[in-house]
Amino acid sequence: DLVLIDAGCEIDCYASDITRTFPVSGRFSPEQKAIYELVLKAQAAAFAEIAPGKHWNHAHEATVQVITEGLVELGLLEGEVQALIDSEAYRAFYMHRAGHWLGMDVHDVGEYKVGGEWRVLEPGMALTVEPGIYIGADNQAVAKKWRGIGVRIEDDVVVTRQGCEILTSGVPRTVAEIEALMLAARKDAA
Ligand SMILES: [Mn+2]
Repeated sequence: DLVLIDAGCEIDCYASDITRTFPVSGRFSPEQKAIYELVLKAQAAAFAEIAPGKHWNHAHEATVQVITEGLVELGLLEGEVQALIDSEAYRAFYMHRAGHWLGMDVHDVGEYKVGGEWRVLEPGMALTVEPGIYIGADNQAVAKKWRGIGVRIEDDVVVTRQGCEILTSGVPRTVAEIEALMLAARKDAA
């Protein structure tokens, strides 16, 4: 099984919000790894869309594009990618947005749209980036090997003049980093 922990700490009145997903066994199964790598790829695509001048929804749109393409490649969705995006077919697996404002509260105050348009990012704004894929244990529409897998990866970023800085980059995130951490933890326990 996978364990998903969504947690944060608060220091000097500022909040954080991090999610990591890791395998109980210490090693991802091939299917868990495929889903994990896809979520990670979606998150990387979102980071690339966070910069001054980009608007709030660009990062979310990037995650939707990558996740939908990946779900088709893995055989979890069937059809043409753009049509699946237009019909929101991806929402069967990715039903939330890519992030939220972060600051003095975990879900901080702040508008996401201004005058009906997505808000444009500015240096100093802090937000979370947290794509996920969740396959119901009872999802009869997909092959049995995929059922029950859920992955979310959440990091905190601040918009810089050039792009964004990942504030939580010190927390292991890749498959290799997480499997190495699990192995080290097991050795420590032994
Ligand atoms: Mn969050």
